[in-house]
Parts: sequence; C-alpha cells; structure tokens
Amino acid sequence: MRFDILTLFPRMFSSPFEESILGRALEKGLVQIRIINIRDFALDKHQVVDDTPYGGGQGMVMKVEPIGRAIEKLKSEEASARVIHLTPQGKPFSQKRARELSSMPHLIFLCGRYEGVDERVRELFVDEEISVGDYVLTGGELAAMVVIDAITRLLPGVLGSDRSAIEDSFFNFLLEYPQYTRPFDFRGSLVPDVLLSGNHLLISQWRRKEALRRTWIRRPDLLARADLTPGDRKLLEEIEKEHCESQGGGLSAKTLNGLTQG
Ligand code: 4FV
Repeated sequence: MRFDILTLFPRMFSSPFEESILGRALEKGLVQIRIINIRDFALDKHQVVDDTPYGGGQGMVMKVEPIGRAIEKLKSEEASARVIHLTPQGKPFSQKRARELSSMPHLIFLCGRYEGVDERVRELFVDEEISVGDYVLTGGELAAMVVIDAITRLLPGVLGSDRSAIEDSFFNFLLEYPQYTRPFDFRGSLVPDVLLSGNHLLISQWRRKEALRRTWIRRPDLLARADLTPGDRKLLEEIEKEHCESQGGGLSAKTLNGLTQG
C-alpha cells in the first residue's frame, strides 16, 4: 500500500514512521510512504504557499496553486490515487473507514496549516475529507499520522497475527475487555480467577460480558450500533441488574434512561 503525504513540515514524519509496527511495516515493504513538501511546488522566487484571506480576517490561507500542482503530479503517476484532506470539517474517522481505506492501493494525504486551504483545493483536487476529532490542531500532520497508523495495522502481515485486528475494539462496536498480565497480585489487586482457570469458554464469556459492561457504562451510543446476539442481551440484563444492586437497589439514571430509551 502506498501513502503520499503533502505537508509544509516533512520532518514531522521522520520519527513516527521509524518506530515499532509502522517502522517494521516500512522495512518489510508492506507500505511505502513518500513525504512531499508542498513548498517545492511554489514556483515563485520566495516559494510563497500562503496568503491573506479575501474578505479580511485572522491568519493566512494556503494557496491553491502549489497544492494543485503537487496533487496533479502525483495523480499523473497513478490516476486511481485517492486524495484525503484532513480537516475538522471532514467526516469523523472510524474503524469502519480505516478498514475500507485499507483495501485501497494508493492514498494521498493533504495536511493543512494556518486557517486551512483555499476552497478551490476542495472543489478541484480533494476526493474525501476526514476529521480525527472535534478539536483544532495546528496542522493536519498529526491527523494524517493517526489515520495512516489505523490503516497500516489492518494490513495483512503488519500485526503479529491478523487475528488481533479482528478482536479490535470497535470491530463490532464494543469497547475492549479488561486486560491483565503478571503479577497476579499487585498491591492487593488480584487478577480475576477466571483468567487463570484455563477454561477458554468461561474466559471468552467473561471477556464478552466485561466488554459489554464497559461499553454500556462508557459508550452506550456504541451499544446502540453493535450487532448484539440474544446472549449479549441476556448478559446486558445481568449487567444492569448488577449495576442496580451495586447502586443500592435504586434504579440508576443509567438504567432509567436505558429503559426510557428502550
Ligand atoms: C484536524 C482535525 C485539524 C485545522 C486548522 C489544521 C487543523 C489547521 N484535521 N482532524 N481535527 N486540522 O484540526 O483533521 O489548518
């Protein structure tokens, strides 16, 4: 899989792509990454890449010409490449979109800076806009790294076993179950016995229930989107009952709104 990254700060990408899983994926040739400096496509003497906004206002706007030239050069090499602009105005990124993008051969990431890019960049050169969250970064570079990391770990051969990507959080809209490793007893806090039972059926049932519990408590919005089995619904009833008992029998707000939302 090929990733091309258009940025004004190429050196930001040096270390993240040298370490750990991404670094190994690069070494193994499972991904190819090119960092392209947009300024190299500003042909004037001062290589100007930004200018003041028409209509006045704060900050600077990235000019359309250097970005357009850069994208047209990359697309001239491979017309099927998909151009993704990272922006708070984009579609919220998700594990589902990471999976879909991981099947595409060539992605071009456009990293904005300052107040953003000239609107004609979107109209003429961008295929898709993605946001990594409802907050404002100083640039799209970190957002591009997030998206590239989420996609790369789904590629065959990148993670130790491809199975672990299938067990991901959000794979089926559930948060991950609690994980434990040695020591068994840390300051009196013990690892749940079931995990040392060797009984894999009991262990997977416990993990499913804890994933449901964590999602019910922390992200009920995800639960609404998860494809739950009848067994899951039974576990959820147990969880709500346990929750009420732990709340001293009164119907908790959570259960109430669960009930009310039906
Ligand atoms: C962003 C986000 C983000 C906005 C102005 C770059 C910055 C600056 N990108 N998800 N949230 N971008 O904050 O993707 O140009």
